[in-house]
Amino acid sequence: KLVSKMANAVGSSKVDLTRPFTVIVEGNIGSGKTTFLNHFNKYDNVAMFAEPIEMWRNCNGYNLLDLMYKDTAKWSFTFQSYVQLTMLRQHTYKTSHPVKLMERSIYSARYCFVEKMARDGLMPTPSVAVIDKWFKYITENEDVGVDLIVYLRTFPEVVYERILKRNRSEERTVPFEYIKALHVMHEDWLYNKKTHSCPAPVIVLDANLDKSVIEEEYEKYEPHILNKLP
Ligand code: DCP
Repeated sequence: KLVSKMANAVGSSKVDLTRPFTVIVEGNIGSGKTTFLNHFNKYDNVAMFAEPIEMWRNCNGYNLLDLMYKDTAKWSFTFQSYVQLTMLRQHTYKTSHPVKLMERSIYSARYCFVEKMARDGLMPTPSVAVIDKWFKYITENEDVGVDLIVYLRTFPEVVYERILKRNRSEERTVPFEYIKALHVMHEDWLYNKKTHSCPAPVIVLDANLDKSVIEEEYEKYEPHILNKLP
């Protein structure tokens, strides 16, 4: 259903409307972004854009996600360049739906992941400069605007456990230290608001809750997300 909805959203590109109310869902690896998107799949007025992870896993037959984890210093730039392209595509897909819900964004790619790689010296400064030139060009010339950010806030311990449990093959080598550091990147950007500017207001959800009760947390914020505040 998710796929067909996406296809509908993409297929309607001829309907040239102004940007829909655009919501991006952010949070650490394993914070439950996919579950969050699935919850909103039942609404016909929402166009869903799941993360293009399958594209990262197969770029002309190359699994860039896997290469990036296996040898980050060698492949970080290649991987993040492709992430930036796929995110640009998600942001600029036209849709006639009044609400657009996206898993992640070009912003978290730059402000959390590229930032972390740069700080660790795992992406050389000239490569960061190229990513930034593209980022600046895109944000100044393309409509990658956002109206609301949903931050799925978690404890690093909780998501680390989920990552171990789901056992995604590329993520087998991810150390707890990396998850803790990514947590800080998200916190400083979206919660403490001390590193990069937020492209939209932020709603913070407690995403530590178990799947069985998290739906209630989602429902609390539905009017915000569906742009139906009185
Ligand atoms: N990733 C990355 N750089 C980015 C975006 C993602 O290195 N700019 C990596 C981190 C993960 C994988 O891609 O290994 C997918 O990460 P996400 O956190 O975006 O997606 P999840 O599937 O973990 O989300 P969730 O579990 O919250 O549904």
